[in-house]
Amino acid sequence: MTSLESRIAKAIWRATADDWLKLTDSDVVIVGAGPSGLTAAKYLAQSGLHTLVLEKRLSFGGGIGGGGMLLHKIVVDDRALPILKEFGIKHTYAPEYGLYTLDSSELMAKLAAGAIDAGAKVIHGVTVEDLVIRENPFRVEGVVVQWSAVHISSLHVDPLFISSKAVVDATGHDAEVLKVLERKNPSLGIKIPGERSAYSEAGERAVVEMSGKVLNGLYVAGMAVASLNQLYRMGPIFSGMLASGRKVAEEIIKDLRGVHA
Ligand code: 48F
Repeated sequence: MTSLESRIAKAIWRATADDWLKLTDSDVVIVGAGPSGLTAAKYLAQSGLHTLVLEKRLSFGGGIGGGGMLLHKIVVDDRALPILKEFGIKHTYAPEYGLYTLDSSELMAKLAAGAIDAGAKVIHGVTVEDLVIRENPFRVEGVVVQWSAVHISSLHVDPLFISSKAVVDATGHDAEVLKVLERKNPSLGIKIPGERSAYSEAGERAVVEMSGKVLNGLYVAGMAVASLNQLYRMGPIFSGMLASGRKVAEEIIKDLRGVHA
């Protein structure tokens, strides 16, 4: 048998290549492993769709980890309860405030575990830098990917591609995928004005209502919805993020499988 070092390297090369050969043709690519992206991933994978989450950092949860101003708690309201139950996330009712408090660490860990256990694949350290498109009629058919380390180093390295039937921009406040469309495909008329100041109740409602399809093959969830539609920001209440992820999943399942979730 060859040396342990050789076997370690070969095992990793082989397993990585096996994964990527399958992932290169996915049903759904979700960009961003924040609350909306991970929630969407669970419901999509659960429905049998081959679901890939690409996260540019080496961590899960996006904006969850910072809690409310670095305090380790976030809140949700009643609307999140069915989703918390499905992920097995503990929560405590605060009757004087009409809200539930949660540990941000548990929310991050269990959203990720729920998505992975349902069959979604999450790959860290990959940045989505562009989209694969087709014209007449316009549609999105995948993503252009690069190692985040290459991005950070500013080396000039050509990226690779992942084909998919649906792409979800779940990149948060920056709406990075939609901004690429705005910049590179101006004829589409997509504008990203950014979010408004805080009005938590209205923001929570509207972000769910407006989650869904942007154009053929492209969907949006989470705070990227607020940036696209200039909705109010809501702060560290996460019912809207979770419900937005579920809603986008339901819409994709309906579009790709012709059935209701
Ligand atoms: O920002 P993020 O948590 O997005 P979200 O699901 O949730 C927003 C809340 O966390 C919070 C809030 C709630 O009231 O306001 O901010 O909308 O997670 C977005 C994830 O996407 C990753 C980023 O690192 C983060 O983990 N991301 C962003 N751009 C890219 C990306 C990219 N181009 N490629 C890959 N990952």
